[in-house]
Parts: sequence; C-alpha cells; structure tokens
Amino acid sequence: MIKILDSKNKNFDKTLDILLSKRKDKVQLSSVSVIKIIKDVKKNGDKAILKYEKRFNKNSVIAPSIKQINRTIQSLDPKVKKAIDLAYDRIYKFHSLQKFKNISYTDKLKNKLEYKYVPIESVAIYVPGSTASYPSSVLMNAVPAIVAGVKRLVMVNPGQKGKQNPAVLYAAKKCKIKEIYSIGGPSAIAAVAYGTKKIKKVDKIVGPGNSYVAAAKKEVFGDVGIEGMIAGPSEVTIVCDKFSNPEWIASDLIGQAEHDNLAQCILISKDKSIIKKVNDQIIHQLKELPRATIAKNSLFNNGILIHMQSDQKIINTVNKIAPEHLEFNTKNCKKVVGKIKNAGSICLGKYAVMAMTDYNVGSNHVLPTNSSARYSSGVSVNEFYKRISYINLSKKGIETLGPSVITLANYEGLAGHAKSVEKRIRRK
Ligand code: HSO
Ligand code: ZN
Repeated sequence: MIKILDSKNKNFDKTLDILLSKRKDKVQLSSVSVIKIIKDVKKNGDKAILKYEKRFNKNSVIAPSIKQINRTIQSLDPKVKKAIDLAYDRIYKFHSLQKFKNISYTDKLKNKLEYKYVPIESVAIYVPGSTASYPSSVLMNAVPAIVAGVKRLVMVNPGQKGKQNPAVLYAAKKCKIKEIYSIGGPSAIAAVAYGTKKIKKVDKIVGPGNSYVAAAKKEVFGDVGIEGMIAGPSEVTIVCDKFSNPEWIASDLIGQAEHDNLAQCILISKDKSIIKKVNDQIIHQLKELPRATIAKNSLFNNGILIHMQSDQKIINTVNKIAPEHLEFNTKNCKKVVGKIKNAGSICLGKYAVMAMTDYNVGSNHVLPTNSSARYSSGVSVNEFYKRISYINLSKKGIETLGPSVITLANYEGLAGHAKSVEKRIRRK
C-alpha cells in the first residue's frame, strides 16, 4: 500500500523528512563498493573494465565496430527512427534558444572587459541501459552539447547481455557521436574520468544513471566535471485538485514509478476524495503494467499521498521536496506556480504530462533529483560551456585604479602583488 499522510498530524514534518531522506541513504550506501571499482579501473584500465563488463553485463566487447553498430541500427523500426528524428529537431530548437550571449564592456577609462562562453572540449554521455534502454536520454544530453559546440562526444552505454540497443545507437548516430563504448556502471564512469589505453579521458561526464552510477560520478567529481547535480533515481510530485482526473494522475505517478525501485512519486492535494480515487486507480492500473513489480516497489516503499489544508502549505512542501518533476494539475496552477522556487521542470495544466517532456516537447529530461533542484538545474546548453573573462587594461586604467590595488595588496601582506602594479605605474 502507498503511505498516506495528513499534514494535520503532529508527526507529519518528521515523517516526511524520513521518507524524503531515504533516497540519499541509498546513494551513500553504494559508495563503498563504488570506490573499490574506481580504484581498480584507475590501476588496471581496460582489463578491469572487461572484468566488470563480463561480471555485471555479460559483455565482452568494449568498443563495438562501426560495422557492428550500423548492422544493429538496420534492425530498427522506421517508425521509431522517425520519432527520434522529431524529438531531435524539437530538442535542438528549444536548446538553441538557451544560448547565453557573450559580454563585452568598455569602461570610462577605456579598460575592456569581456566574458565569453567557450565550449568544453570533450564530453562523455552516460546512457543507462542494463534494465531499460533510453534513446531519449542520448538526445537530451547530446543535443545541447552539439548546440554548444563540444568537439569530442563520447557515449558510454551498457548493453543488455552484450547487445546494444538499436534505438540508442541510432540516436547516437543522429547526434554524430563517433566514439561509442559498450560499458556501464561505476567502471564506465572511471574509464572516461581517468582514461585507459582504449578510452581517452574526457573533461566532463553527463547523463543519468542508477544510484551506483550517481555515487561514482560524485566520487570522480573534481578530477572531471559533472553536471551541477547528481541525477539519481527519478522523482515526481503531482499537485492536483477535485477537478483533476484520477485516472490520468494515477497513470502519471505509475509512469514515473516504473523507472526504478527507488523512484519517488508523491501526490499532494487539498481534496481528500481525489487522493482516495487516485489510490484506487493505482491499484487497478498496476494490474496491467509490464513493469508492475518495479512500479509497485517504488510506490509502496517510497510513494506518498499527502492531504494538505492550504495552498500555502502545498507550496512550502513542494519547495522543501524540490522535486525533479512537478506536475501542477490544478485549476489555479498558473496563479500559484510563481511561488514554486525549487523544481527541475514544471508541467502546468491537465495536458502537460511529464511523459511528454521525457521525449519530444523540447525541454530536457535530465533534471536535478534528490532535492538538488534547490541549487541546480537540468541539463541545458550552458552545461557544455566554460566561461572565461578577458581583461584588457588601458594605461589610464592602471594609473587610476592601481594605487587602490597597491593599498589592498599591502594590507593583505602581498608585497609582490603591489610591486607588479607599482612597476607599471612608475614606468610612464
Ligand atoms: N523520466 C526520466 C527520463 C526518461 N523517461 C527517459 C523516459 N525515458 C527522468 O527525467
Ligand atoms: Zn520518464
């Protein structure tokens, strides 16, 4: 059964905290074994990778040939190819609108200051695959990288028992990814972070994965860049009212729950009767779902149905949960949504369903999980740029501003700094 909470109860805050923190614990728990794997790959390179591929993925081909890749793609249904093409175009369009502008500014002293967006040279995209294959995730990571101008794109994707998915490969081909490795899990993260004989290391790793992959990314961060958040097991919070359709809402919750045993799906409403109807619908719909076991595990262990008394309480709770996905399925959603500060992506109104945003609406589906929406955002074009400042000082500029710099440098006890400015001022 899914847990039902009422914010009127005095233990509500504590109980919610415990349920929310469950996700974090799982990621931390997996860290110990993850560190061992990373060390092994660092020391033993390709040999270690092959060992883990054989053990976890029943795979013995790390780098499939172009011939093999094209042969696999040939088996793909043209209808799926077309759907990938449409998603590619729409994601490309929306992400090209996200580009920041470079800044160039000249002050009154004729000092010129610039701030330029420079694409990251090489990026590895992690595409999950051992339990489910997501061509959509290839697009969500690779398309923004292409728009930004990343030169070297690498894809790591664990096949299923040594076989890669044709749609994942087609999406990679569509994105002109030339380096494809059939590897997954923490060893794949270590491979692209530190490099091996076969795999050159990259500057940044993006892409979602299970809690082991998330823990590995956390571990290698600093030696290599990762997104500003750890994309862990998926989450959705849905706010609905008495006008919402319980059948639709239940299917939205199940849709997210089917991703992962650890996925967390939360429903909040001021209307007690819709909570009951959604609950009944979930039980009913689970019967006909192919991935019912996963969805059940997720909903019964981590799912929460919450009854709340006011919009203000709902807003506070959503901001506290900071969900990866938020569906605002209420009549007053447009009025209230401005008060939501923490969420990865927000669907508004009855037709905006998260499953659409997972594929071809154009927005990104790699979003901050585990409450990291408090301080970070989903993958965007800006994920693939560094920003560099360019400083060009005029003679008048250093003569006017220099004395004040000398004062501060001396105050900080850094005479060397002061001198390098003094010399330029004196040498008129
Ligand atoms: N909902 C997932 C992404 C996904 N869904 C991929 C389907 N395929 C996390 O945002
Ligand atoms: Zn999804």
